[in-house]
Amino acid sequence: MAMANPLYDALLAPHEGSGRVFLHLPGGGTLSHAAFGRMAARFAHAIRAAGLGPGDRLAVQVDKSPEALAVYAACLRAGVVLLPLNTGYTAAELAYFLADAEPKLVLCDPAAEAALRPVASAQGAALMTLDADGTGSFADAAQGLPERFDTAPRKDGDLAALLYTSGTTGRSKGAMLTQANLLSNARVLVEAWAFTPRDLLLHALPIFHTHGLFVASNTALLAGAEMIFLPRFDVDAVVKALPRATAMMGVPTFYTRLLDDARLTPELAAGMRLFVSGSAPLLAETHRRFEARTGHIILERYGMTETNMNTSNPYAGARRPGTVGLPLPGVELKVTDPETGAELPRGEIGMIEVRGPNVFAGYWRMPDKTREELREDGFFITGDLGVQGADGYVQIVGRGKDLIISGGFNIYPKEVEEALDTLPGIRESAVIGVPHPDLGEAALAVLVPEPGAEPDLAAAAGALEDNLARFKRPRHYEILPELPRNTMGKVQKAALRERFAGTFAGDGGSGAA
Ligand code: MCA
Ligand code: AMP
Repeated sequence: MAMANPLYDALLAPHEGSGRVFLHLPGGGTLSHAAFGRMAARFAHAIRAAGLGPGDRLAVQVDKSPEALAVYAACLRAGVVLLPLNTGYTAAELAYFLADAEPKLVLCDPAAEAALRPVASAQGAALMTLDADGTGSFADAAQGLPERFDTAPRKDGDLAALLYTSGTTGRSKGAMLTQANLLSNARVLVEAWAFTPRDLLLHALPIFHTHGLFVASNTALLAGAEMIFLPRFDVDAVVKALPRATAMMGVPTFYTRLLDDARLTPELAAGMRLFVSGSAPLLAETHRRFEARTGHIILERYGMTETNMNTSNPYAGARRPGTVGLPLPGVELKVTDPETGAELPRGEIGMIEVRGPNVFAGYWRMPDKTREELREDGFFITGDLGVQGADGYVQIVGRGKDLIISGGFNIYPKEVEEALDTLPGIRESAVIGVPHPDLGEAALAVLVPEPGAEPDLAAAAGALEDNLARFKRPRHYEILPELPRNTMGKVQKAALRERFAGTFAGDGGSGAA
């Protein structure tokens, strides 16, 4: 059956007008599907009234709230391409995304309005606000608009969202995600993880990335499951919500923080049927400790912005610590020689490549970058190094790309190095990821001063504030007279990582920086 708007028809239409609870809110209140749908319809009208039609981009940098999720639903209905942005990004970082994506409308937090207004106007974009409590000029504009909306027809290949992901070199790239990319993955995950309308998903992830927005929210919507919708991961709130929930999705930091809390017991998690981890490697040790403490075996899966989810440990079957499981149905995975691209036999380490309906349509207005990473035959070169065992299980052994994953957020060393290199008294820098007990990895900067200069570390850290989101800023600085280089002149980051591996070893506890 041809569908008018694949994502709307599958995720939202089945719930239109239903009085069933969709979201459980922190204050104890709930939001029904019917109320959520009415809000999304009003928002869709407001987006239309702002002059956006199918294919136009809407950039959103707002705190997590039911309203923020309704903006996503409104974009699906209006055929507008959602561009969600990390709330940590500075105005300087936003300027690039707005110039590249050319959204007609930007939604931001009222507190950021003054800083962002000039950035938005420079790009000819309108700016409206949406606060964490659901108020703001966008909500005002939607006030009183009709609660029915004629959903825009969309095709499988039409864009639903544009999510930026940084490259090893150069600028961030907008990954173009189609209707079919998102829907196919949601279908596979509902099936693979056995989601049903009886589920209550504990949702504590941000909704500006694939994990919280698509993996969690789309799966819940497609299955007809309810969500406990928390504004962020807060151990107290999660401990309080766990006894009611049936499932949770998180980054490894969620699990290490829970393990650090004495309230995590088998009784607390007795009603849970599934804990999923992803976005960053889950230490086998965390996996085992969690099982020993709760009796639950965390299900680890592997994905990317460009591909949604690629592999998963089985729901029924062995969930192996230190592995990301098997390719999901419909996903082809191969391991290739990073130099030649030739497929390697099972058991050999190489570049992970994937192909399937989940794989994105390419990078926004970057045909050359797209050709470099997305082969003509449809295989996407992930930049992750891995190995597939004879039994099909995939292990990620490292990254071919120079990427730090801190608490599930990606940091591209080059971007931070470029900011550091412009500081007075600094000749060059190297930014590396080193083990961190809370965040998995944390960024550490090695600075090489100009001859005779004494870099002022506090000034260096302060100078980054305007340009880089907090999560990207190094958590520790080291000064060396020079960087270790190989005979080709390339900085030996592995040697630096080894040398400074113990830097954060003593930092315990939740959120310790
Ligand atoms: C917050 N800060 C961070 C991070 N988060 N610094 C480094 N890395 C981070 N991840 C900053 C805060 O701004 C704050 O700065 C200081 O660190 C301490 O904050 P804290 O209270 O400890 O942090 P938090 O607010 O509790 O956040 C930690 C968190 C959060 C819960 C781990 O980062 C989070 O929810 N991460 C999930 C990321 C995610 O969803 N990734 C999915 C990407 P200050 O002290 O200056 O105030 S999608 C993806 O990767 C693919 C597709 C996939 O496979 O899923
Ligand atoms: P992003 O660019 O935010 O989409 O991050 C995707 C990257 O996160 C992948 O290319 C992997 O390097 C990493 N990643 C996601 N899930 C896992 C996992 N379970 N284990 C190890 N790395 C992961």
